Amino acid sequence: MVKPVTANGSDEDPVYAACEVKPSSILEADQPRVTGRVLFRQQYPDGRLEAIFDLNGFPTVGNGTGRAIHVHKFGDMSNGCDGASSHYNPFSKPHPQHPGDFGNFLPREGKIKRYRTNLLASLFGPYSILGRSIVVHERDDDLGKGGNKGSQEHGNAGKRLACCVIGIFAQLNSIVAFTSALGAALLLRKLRMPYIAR
Ligand SMILES: [Cu+2]
Ligand SMILES: [Zn+2]
Repeated sequence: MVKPVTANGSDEDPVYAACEVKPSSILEADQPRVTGRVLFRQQYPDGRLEAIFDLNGFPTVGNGTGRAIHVHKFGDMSNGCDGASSHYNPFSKPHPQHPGDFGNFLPREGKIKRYRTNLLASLFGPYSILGRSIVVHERDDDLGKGGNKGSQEHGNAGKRLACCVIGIFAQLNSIVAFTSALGAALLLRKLRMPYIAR
């Protein structure tokens, strides 16, 4: 097994990954153009995986709908987000028991800013999500409760608005980015702002 090593060669430091979210290149003109970043941090070797979702471009008017976010199998963006294929499902489980089933995110004022921890996915080992993709969907994830085949496969979350490939991120940059984003997220949570409600 190939073990990722951090920038200074230590196996004690966290590993950071980032995914620069871009609109699908084959997206219809009437769909929102979502951009932003998902940052990951995980302490080697068996630490919990933390993530910060920082996305923009959702509609600011009307009733906001929840948007599903998942890890998909391939880091292939050559045909918009379609090359990402299905959900990353290394253990052949039904949805939403895939390691990258991050659930639903409700945008506020056109933005998603969310901190999540204890995620099932990992940046290490044979089931690492590095090199795979994140897809942001048009709709809510039905979390396997839709009563049809699609529900058990992908949660019927609709079109793929935006996607990105998860890559190893330079440590210094990510410490700064993660710390400031995390600080803001935790502050909002402390203040009981709905923004960060889980
Ligand atoms: Cu998906
Ligand atoms: Zn899934």
